Amino acid sequence: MGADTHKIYINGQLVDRSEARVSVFDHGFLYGDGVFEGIRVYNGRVFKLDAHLARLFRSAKAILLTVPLSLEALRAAVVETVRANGLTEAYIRMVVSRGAGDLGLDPLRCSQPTVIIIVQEISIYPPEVYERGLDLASVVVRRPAADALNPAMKTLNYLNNILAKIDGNQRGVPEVLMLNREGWVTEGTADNFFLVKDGVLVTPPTYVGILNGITRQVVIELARNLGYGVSESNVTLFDVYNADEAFLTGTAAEMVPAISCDGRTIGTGRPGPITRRLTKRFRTYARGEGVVALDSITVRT
Ligand code: PXG
Repeated sequence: MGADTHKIYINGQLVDRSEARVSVFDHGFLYGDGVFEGIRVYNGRVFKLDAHLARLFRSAKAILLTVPLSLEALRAAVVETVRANGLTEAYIRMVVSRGAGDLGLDPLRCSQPTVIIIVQEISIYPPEVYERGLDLASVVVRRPAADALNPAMKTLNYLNNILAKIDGNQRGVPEVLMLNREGWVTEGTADNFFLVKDGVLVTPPTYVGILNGITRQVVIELARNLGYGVSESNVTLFDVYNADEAFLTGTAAEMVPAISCDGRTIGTGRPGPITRRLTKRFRTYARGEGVVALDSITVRT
């Protein structure tokens, strides 16, 4: 299916991609005032849709944005949009913005939130990245404190992450690690971070200021089910450099091994055995093979 045949959901209508437009006065555009989710469709099923919907509603609540649809109606709209695009492997972007207002930043001037659902073919890292692993760098820009702009909220204001990405581009790495003000490792620009040390998985706790990734939560659960210890505890760059293995998790990337950070080789410099085993397990689980992927919604008719 070509890009021109995509159907995009905007405020209750399915329209052609070329017809999909929002106002230049939308505060999502003018101020990054809104929330979003990125979701995957595996094997004709929307992976963890209810967890993503719940997070979208939590993010919206935190910015005092009323989603103009019930959770059930939004779930139905996602399923309808996936079906309309006829894709069984896909990436979904769901956006709820404050809507059109005036040039002032007061959200009270915005009468109606904008709801958008885009369904597309997935574009992920090439297979070589998963085989080789990627190089990381820690960057200068810090993750904001929870009392400034809480990273737990998945808002349209991603400039902090974009600045970190720019830093990474200049350092020649595909993904970065961001620290918080205290120097603890938080996460990547669009992924959570895990390391493996002495057979135990360690990942930064949510209170250091991260997005509590749905992939992160699934990986923690799968790892525990396989009998691995998982510790949500503070991580320094020293811990990263001296880890046995490391990987990132996110909706788009799934699990991707990291083999160096700031020029220090992590472990053997190759994706480690626990990372590889968990990645296999994650893919099986996401595709619903051999297990029931609870909380996945079937869209294939
Ligand atoms: N941290 C941040 C800052 C994120 O934006 C994650 C962690 C991982 O969360 P999930 O729930 O996806 O495991 C994210 C997710 C993209 C893209 O296209 C980015 C995200 C999600 C989907 C796609 O780069 N961010």
